[in-house]
Amino acid sequence: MDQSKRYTNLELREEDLIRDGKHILVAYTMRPRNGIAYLAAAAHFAAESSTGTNVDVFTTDDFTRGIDAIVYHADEASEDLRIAFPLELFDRNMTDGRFMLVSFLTLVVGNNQGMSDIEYARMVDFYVPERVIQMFDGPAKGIADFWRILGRPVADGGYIVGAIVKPKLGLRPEPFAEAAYQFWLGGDFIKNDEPQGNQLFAPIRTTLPLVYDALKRAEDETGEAKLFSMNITADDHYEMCARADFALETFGPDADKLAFLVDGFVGGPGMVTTARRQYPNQFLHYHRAGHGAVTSPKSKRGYSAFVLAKMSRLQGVSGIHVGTMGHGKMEGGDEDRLSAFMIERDECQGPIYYQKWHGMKPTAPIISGGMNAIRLPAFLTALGHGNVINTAGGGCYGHLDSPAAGARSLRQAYECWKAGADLLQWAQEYQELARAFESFPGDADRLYPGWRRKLL
Ligand code: RUB
Repeated sequence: MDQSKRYTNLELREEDLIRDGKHILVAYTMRPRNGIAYLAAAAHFAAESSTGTNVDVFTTDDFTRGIDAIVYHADEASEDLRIAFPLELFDRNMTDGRFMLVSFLTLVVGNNQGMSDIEYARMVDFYVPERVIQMFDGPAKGIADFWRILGRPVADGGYIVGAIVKPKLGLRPEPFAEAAYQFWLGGDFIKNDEPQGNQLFAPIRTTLPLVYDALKRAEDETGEAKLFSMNITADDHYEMCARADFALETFGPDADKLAFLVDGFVGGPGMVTTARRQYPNQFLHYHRAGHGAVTSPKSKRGYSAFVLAKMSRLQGVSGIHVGTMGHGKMEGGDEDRLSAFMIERDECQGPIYYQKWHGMKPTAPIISGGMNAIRLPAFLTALGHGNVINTAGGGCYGHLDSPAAGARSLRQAYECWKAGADLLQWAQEYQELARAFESFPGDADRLYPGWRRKLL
């Protein structure tokens, strides 16, 4: 059945829709199955994503038709499909009237991801009007809170040296806390890796007090504040809260130095929002492990990593991983830059839409995955600034001298980049940086051929 008369209106102008502020706009790359007309497929796609199905139903009335999602742009050649979703379509909280991300996802990448007349459809961007910005929680805490704790300016406070406790799994409580301590002697921020939780060989009740003790000892030793991001991920939100509550009690007077990490992609929006609402005084750290199953640039379905990052700011995440722009070990490229800019600025041009955030707090870009001091400067040049949290597990625990030396080598690489200096020359002055070349010789050979002559 061709529903294009009802669900398409190519006369609608995007700028008018944006000015009126009554729709969420979503852009897809969509291709129908062979033999299906583009506009008919697009109309069925919009119907299935809002008020319709594959046949007319006789319970539909004029009100229903007034809140149809409408295709307002459809270009078969470029596969560019754009749909306007009236705000009335979205499910709202009974308790406080607020928007919820699950409703957004259920409509815009719900049933439409499995339709038999659609070859593929991938969400590449979306636009939310000011009223919707007002009705999502947004972040409560951010990188500025960390800068303040670290004694830095709350604007442009600069690079936060971070790590992930490595090995990823298999450290008992004492070696785990010792690994954190050894990093903190040189760095600022350490996090649990995404699978670390309450394994039987390292129960939280035993491990966390030791981690807090390590933090205090490192603070005493260095005279600097230290930060810890604890994984509170769990299927059951009571379990998640039990972990978080135990951690708050353990950190006591230093609870402001404690972030909560959630595996937000596998755990889902309910987990993220529960953490955001239950613990508004904590930095909420979104680890996106698993997202590649949906966001990989190789995929033609789902949504992009940019969309994931943009959604996380609405949800109220304080910081989310945005990739390393291809400088680390994970998939990614120049497009990661746009994710970082969209979450940290008050207005930003996305791949399709220009989004204003109307003062919603920023979400910090967390740079992670295969980074070290040798790779860092080129990444920072590509990003254009260093106001990020960088967690480099291998880059610290793989440093030949110590995790603290790894952390110092990262900070030295950042200082070098800020000064606009040459890394090899800088390394002649700074021992930890020089040893990073020896620690990561493959990267050093690739990025700084001839380094051995100058440093060894
Ligand atoms: C980092 C690591 C993280 C990745 C996830 O370890 O494994 O889980 O950052 O990727 P290392 P992303 O620093 O030793 O490579 O940040 O892209 O989501």
